[in-house]
Amino acid sequence: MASETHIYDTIVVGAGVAGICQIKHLADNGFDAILFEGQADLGGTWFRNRYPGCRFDSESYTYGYRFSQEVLDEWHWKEHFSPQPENLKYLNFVADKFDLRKYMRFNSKAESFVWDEAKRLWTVTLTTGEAFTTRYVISCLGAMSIPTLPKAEGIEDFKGEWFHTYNWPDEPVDLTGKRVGIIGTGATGIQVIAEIADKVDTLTVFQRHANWSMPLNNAPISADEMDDIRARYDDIFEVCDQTHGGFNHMPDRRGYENVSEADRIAFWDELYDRPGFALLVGNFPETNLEETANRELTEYVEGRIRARIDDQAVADKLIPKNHSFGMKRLPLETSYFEAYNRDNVELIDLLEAPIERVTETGIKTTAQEHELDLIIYATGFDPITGGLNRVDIRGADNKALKDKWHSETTTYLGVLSHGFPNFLMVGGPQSVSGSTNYPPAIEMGVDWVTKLLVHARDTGKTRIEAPKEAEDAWTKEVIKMQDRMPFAKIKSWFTGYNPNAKAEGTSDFRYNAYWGGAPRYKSTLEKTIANNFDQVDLD
Ligand code: NA7
Repeated sequence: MASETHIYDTIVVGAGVAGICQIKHLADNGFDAILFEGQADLGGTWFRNRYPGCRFDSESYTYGYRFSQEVLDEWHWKEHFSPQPENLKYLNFVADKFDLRKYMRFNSKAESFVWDEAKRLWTVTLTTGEAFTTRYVISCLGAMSIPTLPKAEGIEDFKGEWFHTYNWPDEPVDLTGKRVGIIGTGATGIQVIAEIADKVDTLTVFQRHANWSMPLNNAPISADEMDDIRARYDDIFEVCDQTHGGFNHMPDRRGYENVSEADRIAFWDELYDRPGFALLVGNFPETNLEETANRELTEYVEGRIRARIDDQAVADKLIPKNHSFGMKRLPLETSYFEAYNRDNVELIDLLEAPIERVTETGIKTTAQEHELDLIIYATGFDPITGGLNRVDIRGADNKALKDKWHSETTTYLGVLSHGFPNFLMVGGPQSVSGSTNYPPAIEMGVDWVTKLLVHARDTGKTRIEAPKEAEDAWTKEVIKMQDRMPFAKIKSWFTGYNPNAKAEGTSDFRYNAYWGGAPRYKSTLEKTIANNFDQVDLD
């Protein structure tokens, strides 16, 4: 296969929220850059996840990019929690407004990045066999881009239609009259179940562990309301920038103990009806951090859920037993619990009767066989490092990044990794992309990466590497911040766990995200920029 002889300054891989933002900043700063995307078009997560009910659960106006005042002025978010088709339109609007498609090549899946120390260049090879040479590679591969299926026998034997939610078909799927089975009740499963329960003949939900969930309280945004939001953008961002997770809900600092129980309940009633993550992050911080407060809030939420479910035996199954409120990624829902009041919806508890195998006609648990026409796998992703591990990334001495990270993920600020010169990650492991509102985290990463490349260019440097000591110090900080979190011992993708993707002989717990919060992360990045990246080896 022919290969280009041209040497790029930068190759970006991935045209999702991160890649679009990164290529714009590279173009603005005069870098000769190209972007490769494996999918047929841009959008990443919002290109792929086309399942019914897919939408933000960050407020839309906190999810959009901040880098362009024009975009902020021109874009009208139609709902407080915008749905996938609209989010994809938004990303296309941004790309087209700045004419970014001309830098992008689609259906161009990266297979390997190989570092040549003598030339200080990377070779990026695509699955087509084409190879390209570049000074820098920037990975924008996404935190949730590798869907995982259960390790169950017979998945391929099923004669009906089946797919992972990430690969929901582009053409509309006719659910009418179908007996549908869905496996998984995480953030995705909860969105799908609520949306399709009244559109199918029967819906059989295969649940292993139940999740806490609370109302999204979505609503449309009129033109007048959008004008008001535009006028308040600065204030909204100021709130987001002060909060740990980057959401526009200020915690209540009156002190949990200083408020009477009756007033706490009245406050929680109010938060339960507010949009978004209010009950989780607009609450007393003690409810996340201290056992007594967390227990009381958990009991409160249990009461709210039970009140919405007719059959308390079903409610028993929907109340999580292995974690308390807020200790895993909290899904937000619209009429999710009410779905179980419908005659056509059945909840199967896989802890009582695990899946034995998928058959030609359905799913067989140890208790019975369920005949199905369609199976939906809402079974999650190989989180955060999954996309990077699927590319053969060879740094100094031909060492593979996947091998380096086999037992422990280590990075410098979640952007660089020692032994992999001129390789940068936006939305990478150990940044705040996996632990806070995604796009503001992305913009922090893009800003840092772009400034580092400009600094290298301005100072005549052609080789960038994180020293081992700097990486060790950052990894230590990442471990410290995760271990102090109350959820540190709960298995979920927050703690890097997915049994469907876990490598043999590795720990159940990984340090894949930085849990020190968006403000602390941002100020760390800003300090390193102010110090001219003095902790990075530049040559
Ligand atoms: P999650 O949050 O990882 O949820 C996956 C769900 O699938 C969860 O309920 C799992 O149950 C279930 N699961 C996974 N494997 C199996 C097997 N083998 N058998 C039965 N059930 C299984 O993924 P989502 O897509 O919902 O959300 C991912 C993130 O993407 C989300 O947080 C957003 O930030 C975007 P388990 O709890 O492991 O028992």
